[in-house]
Amino acid sequence: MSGRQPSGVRSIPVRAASGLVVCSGRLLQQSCFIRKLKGTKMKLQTRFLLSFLILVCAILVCPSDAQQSGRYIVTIQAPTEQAAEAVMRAGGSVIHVYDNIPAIAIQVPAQALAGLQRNPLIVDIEPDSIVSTMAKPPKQPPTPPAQTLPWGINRIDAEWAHAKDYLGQGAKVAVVDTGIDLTHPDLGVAGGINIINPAKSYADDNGHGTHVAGIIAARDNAIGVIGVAPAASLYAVKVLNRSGMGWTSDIMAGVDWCITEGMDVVNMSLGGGSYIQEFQNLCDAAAAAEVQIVAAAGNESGAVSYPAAYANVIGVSATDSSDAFASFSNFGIGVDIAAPGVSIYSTYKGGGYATLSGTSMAAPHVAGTLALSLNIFTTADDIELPAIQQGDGLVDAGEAATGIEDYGDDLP
Ligand SMILES: [Ca+2]
Ligand SMILES: [Ca+2]
Ligand SMILES: [Ca+2]
Repeated sequence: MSGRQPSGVRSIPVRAASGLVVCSGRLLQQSCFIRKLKGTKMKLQTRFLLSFLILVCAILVCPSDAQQSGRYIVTIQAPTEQAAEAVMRAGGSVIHVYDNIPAIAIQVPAQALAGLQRNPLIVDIEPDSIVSTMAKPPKQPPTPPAQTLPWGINRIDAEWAHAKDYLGQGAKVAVVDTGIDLTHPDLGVAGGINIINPAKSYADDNGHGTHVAGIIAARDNAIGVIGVAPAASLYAVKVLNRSGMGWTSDIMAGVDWCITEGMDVVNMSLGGGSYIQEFQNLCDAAAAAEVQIVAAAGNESGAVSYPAAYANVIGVSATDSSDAFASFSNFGIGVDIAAPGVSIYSTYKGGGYATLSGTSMAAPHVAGTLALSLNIFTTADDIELPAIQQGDGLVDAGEAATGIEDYGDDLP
């Protein structure tokens, strides 16, 4: 993971569920500057003029000022409004107010942190962390051909499920990622949100989210590929920037949106950072709301990353077309199931197609099978890997739909 900061660093106005509108960071800086002016012997008129000039300057200097403060995820005592006021009094700003857990994401100057930790309204403060996608870079985007059945879709026998009319009709699947190509001829996007810049579209400026979306629900038509659940409704939740990087607090805001909007399945082909209690709480809230969350185990050949390792998140490792464990795949506690993740052909940004490898590609095979309303665990194939690598086994949409156990064969 590179040390590059995501573009969504600056503070943005947030509207809470209660209707509370939290001030943006730049407005706070304005009041801060005005406070500094108090006590000077300037004439009132001059002071007013200066306030105006400083307001304009404050907006321009916002990014550099933001670099000196940190982002945190904070569990609060209700009501949200009072906790938000405490943060703002400390010179900070509120980035997100979560609907489904008593928590907020904030940005505060480092020196204000100790004071906030003593505030009885604040239960817990965790540092925010950087999260990234879980795919290897693409080799070369091939030109779109006639529709083919990608090996991964064939291996999990999704085509058997399709023949039994398990197509994902009515299932709402959120791709929490870099966005989705909104005009791709092989995809249909039902809705979404851009968390990192709510004023902008949730179109994919990276390619990763579009690739994941195609594995889940590429349309059954004449072109390109077919997804696991070709009739499912796709929702693009853009939490990662053009470089595939993002903040945990933004990803949490995306999951929060998924719960509030009644998604059935949430795919997170991303991970990193460390355990954050608030993110675990949010995943618990999702489970209580019957939102199924699937996440990629990670590509470091090491321990399972977060969010895949959280309880109530289905962690997915990757296998290749010979059912061998992918050399890059993470393994250990947190792997619940395995799925194809090496040389996976799917949709890509710009209306194209690409072949990618990663646990990012494995997770959507599982998310798609869940979108078919099928039980993934009791039917998973034992491919004779250790449990720390395969979990319950390789996901098997075919057996789940037909009751027939027949590893990866053509239609019976
Ligand atoms: Ca097959
Ligand atoms: Ca297609
Ligand atoms: Ca099976």
